[in-house]
Amino acid sequence: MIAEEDLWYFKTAGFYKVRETLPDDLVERLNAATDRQIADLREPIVWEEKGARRQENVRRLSKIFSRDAVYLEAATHPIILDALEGILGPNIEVLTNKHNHIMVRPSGSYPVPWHAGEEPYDHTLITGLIYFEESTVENGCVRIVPGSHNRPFVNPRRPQAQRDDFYDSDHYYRALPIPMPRGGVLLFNDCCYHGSDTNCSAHSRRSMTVAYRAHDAHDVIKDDPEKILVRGEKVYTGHPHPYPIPVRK
Ligand SMILES: O=C(O)CCC(=O)C(=O)O
Repeated sequence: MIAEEDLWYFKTAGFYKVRETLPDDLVERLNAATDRQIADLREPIVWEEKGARRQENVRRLSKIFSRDAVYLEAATHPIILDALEGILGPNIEVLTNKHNHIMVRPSGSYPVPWHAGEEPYDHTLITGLIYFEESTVENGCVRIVPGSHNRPFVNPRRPQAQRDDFYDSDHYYRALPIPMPRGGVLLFNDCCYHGSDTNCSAHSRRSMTVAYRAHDAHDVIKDDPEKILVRGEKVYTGHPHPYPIPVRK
């Protein structure tokens, strides 16, 4: 479970580095599965450059939960769900229609432009970045603007176009780079502004991006096909009708 001070940090800064890392054998299986997906050029893929179906041009593999069971195994590992339970409560879902992808980020991969995933009034999603390879400043680690999930003003969620200058942004000056170890897990409030620089190393920088949320206390319809319950139960904890009257003893 996440410690109280870590929860305070997460709520204030908007992100949290899970202390433990995923076991080595799991990370090896994640990489082996990803090697196969890249070798087969299995779609859906986002390419670095349009029009060149080559392995070294694979930027992102989409819809990963339907590609190999190892990806959901990693996304639901107890070190992640234990930390999330402290943030989201006991009933946790993974979304299949948000994120659900691997950033392959080959050598030379262009930046991920500055963006916030959700509007600041919609604090429901926690993004999990799960690292198959070490992420460093050189290979374009993610950068997050601490506290930006709590901005009191409205500004565009996606201020940059895909190939804008990464450094020509207020977000660049406000953000912190967050290097991560192989097998590491970074959780952040998806309302935070974030982006990542060019991969200037000779190798890829693989990580998997997962969207988590609490099962909504007021969700009456329980069979949403885009949500996978990964811990707890789909209970209705709103106001039931008719309201059960407590029995007087
Ligand atoms: O891993 C990164 O560099 C950026 C992650 C991200 O924004 C995403 O996967 O949507």
